[in-house]
Amino acid sequence: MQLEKHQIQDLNQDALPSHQRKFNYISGEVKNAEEVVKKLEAFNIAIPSWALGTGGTRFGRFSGGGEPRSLEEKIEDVGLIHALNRSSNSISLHIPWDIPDNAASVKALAAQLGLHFDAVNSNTFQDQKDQALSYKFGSLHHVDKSVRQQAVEHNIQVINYGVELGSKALSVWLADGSNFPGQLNFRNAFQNTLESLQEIYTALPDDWKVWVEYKPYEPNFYSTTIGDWGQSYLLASKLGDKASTLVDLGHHLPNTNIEQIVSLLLMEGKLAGFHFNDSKYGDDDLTVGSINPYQLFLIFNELVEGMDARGLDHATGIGWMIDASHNVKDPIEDLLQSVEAIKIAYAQALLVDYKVLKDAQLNNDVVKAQDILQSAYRTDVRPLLAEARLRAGGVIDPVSAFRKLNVRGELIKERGLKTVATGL
Ligand SMILES: [Mn+2]
Repeated sequence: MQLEKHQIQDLNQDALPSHQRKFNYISGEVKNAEEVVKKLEAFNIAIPSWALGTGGTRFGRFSGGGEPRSLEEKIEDVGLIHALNRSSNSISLHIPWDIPDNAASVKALAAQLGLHFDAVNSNTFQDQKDQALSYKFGSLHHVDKSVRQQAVEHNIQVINYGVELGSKALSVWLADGSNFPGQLNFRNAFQNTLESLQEIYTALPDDWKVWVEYKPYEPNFYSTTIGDWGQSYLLASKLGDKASTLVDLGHHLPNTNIEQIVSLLLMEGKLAGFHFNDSKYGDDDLTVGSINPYQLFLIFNELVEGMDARGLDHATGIGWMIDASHNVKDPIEDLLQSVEAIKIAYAQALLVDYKVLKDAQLNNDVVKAQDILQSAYRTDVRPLLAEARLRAGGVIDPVSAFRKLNVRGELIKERGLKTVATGL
């Protein structure tokens, strides 16, 4: 299914008077409204191929209808999201859940929908059918060299798939760790991981990056070999300039000050990018901004200030991707909400006057500093997002458009009610 231009225009026609009123109001209130709209237009967030089906838990999975049955259908779904919000112009593939058997045709389909391929993700956290050696006790950190070698070769294969699609980064998340004290020698596990990553690093094309993701626990519950940003940063530093640290918001213990981590990684030029999601307790992978939108704003506050300080382009300076998946919402509606939440936080951060904030900091005016941040956070920037979408050819209100156009109903007609997306 593809959306026609006139469908989008008809919907916008109805919503236009109300939007215009709100946009005029905020344009009068916010002095850099025009600049914010332009930056929002340029800002895109990659959609992961595994988020287009209803996610499960370890207890069960309740698939919705009309889920994508193939990589091509997943690309079509991202095309639908992008047609509505004009902010999701790339897809991040997970290998082997989504192997591009025919790269040329997959690439052509994506291009036709205005999409390109973001980072490719390897998977050594589960065993695949016909796999020679098991990852039960880890992959890149494994005590057995031949298991490490198999995992290295898989990562190189993922790079090769990515090259065919025009990706520019490999993202590595390892489940490697231990469940019980004494199970592992921490130094050996780290050294093995480093050596394996060095082999993968050597296979990177010149214009590629490797993003090293960390996570404190789960599926291992005593130690994780890349457990926090320090361990990831250590690996990335030893690997070289093409390696950096990927921050997944759910991969922190409760109440971690993620914005401070982000600030320092940016300072060191080692922030690869983000996997956005939200959580209450652990790696809950909930819709971005659904639990703690203020934290998301504080992260963007550090990002905008830190990226400006390093002269980085906000849209392209680091990687922006959603990594969320759960089991009660329509996956497309969920992703539309996530993209919206990310852009709201970004727009709010763009309202912060960093010169005034710096003055407040230098004068230890704590009250003023808090007030500057919270004034930005409490501004309803949604009309700025809607205006950016409108100018880019998208819809004023994506979720309501998705419903009014009965997109899910059409997808069920095309694909059937009992479909289960491949992957998670
Ligand atoms: Mn992630």
